[in-house]
Amino acid sequence: MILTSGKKQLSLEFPQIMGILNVTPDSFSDGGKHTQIDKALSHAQKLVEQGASIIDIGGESTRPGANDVLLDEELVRVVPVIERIKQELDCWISIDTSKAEVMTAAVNAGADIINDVRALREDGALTAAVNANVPVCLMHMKGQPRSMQVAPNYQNVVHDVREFLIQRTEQCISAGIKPNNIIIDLGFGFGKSLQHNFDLLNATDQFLTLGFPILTGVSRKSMFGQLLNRDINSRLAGSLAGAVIAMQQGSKIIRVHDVAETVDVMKVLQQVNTFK
Ligand code: YH5
Repeated sequence: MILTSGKKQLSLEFPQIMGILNVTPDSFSDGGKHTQIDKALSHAQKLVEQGASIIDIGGESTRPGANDVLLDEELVRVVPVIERIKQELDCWISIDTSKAEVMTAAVNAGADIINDVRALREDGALTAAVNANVPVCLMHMKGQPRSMQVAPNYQNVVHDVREFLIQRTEQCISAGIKPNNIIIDLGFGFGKSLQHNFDLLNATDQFLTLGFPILTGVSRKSMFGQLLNRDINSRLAGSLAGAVIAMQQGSKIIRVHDVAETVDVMKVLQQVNTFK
C-alpha cells in the first residue's frame, strides 16, 4: 500500500508515525506571532528527527467540551506554520481541520493530507477535499465535541462504526474523492466510553476488509487515563501498548505525541513481522 500526494509517495508497508503538532493558544500562548511559529517549527523538527514521517497540524481543539474556533483564527494559526515546515523540513504535512476554507488554504500552503475528525461533513468540506486532490483521513465521531462524551451509546460499537465508515467512504467516492486517497480512522475518544474504545481497538483488524489504510489515534487519550488512573502526562506506557495492538492488527498510520518511543516499538514489531 502506497499513499500519493502530488509528487510525493509514502510507503505503508510498515506503519508510519504521525507526530502531533498542536498550534492552539493553550500550547503556544506566550510570545508574539513569530515566536509561536518558531516554537511550532522547532517542535515539528524534533518530531521529524525522532522518526515521524507525517506532522499533523491542528489549530482547533477537539478535546471533549472544547469550544469551536473561529475560521480566521484557525487560518492565522496554521497557514504560516505549514509554510515554514514545508520550507524547512522533509516530511509529509497533514492538516487537522473540519473547515473547508482551512483545508483549501492549508493544501495551497503545502499540506499533503487532510485529516478531518468530522469526515468531511461540514459545509463545503467534501467539495474542498475533492478539489484539493490529496489523501483524506475520514474519522468516525458520534455527536459533537461539546457533548460527545455524555453517555455515548451504541447497539454494537464495532458494527456501528464500521457501517458509518462504509457509508461515508462510499459517499466521498461518489462525490469524487479517489479511493486510493482514502484513509479511515475508528475515532478513539470521540463519542465512546472506555469499553467502546477498547472493543474498537481490539477489532481494528475487522476494518481491513474495507480496503483502506487505517489511522489510529489513541496517544495520551482518556481511555488510558480512566483505565490506569493516570493524568495526561503519565499515559506513555498505556499509549505504547495501544500502539502495539493497533499495529499488530494492521493499522498503518499511528498518530502520537511521543514519536521516539513509538518508533522504537514499531521497529521491535518489524523484527518479528507481526503486522497484518
Ligand atoms: C484521532 O484520533 N484526535 S485531536 C484528548 C486527549 C489526548 C489527545 C484527554 N485528531 C484524532 O489528540 N485525528 C485528534 O486526552 C485526530 N484521529 C485523527 N485522525 C484529540 C487528541 C486528544 C484528545
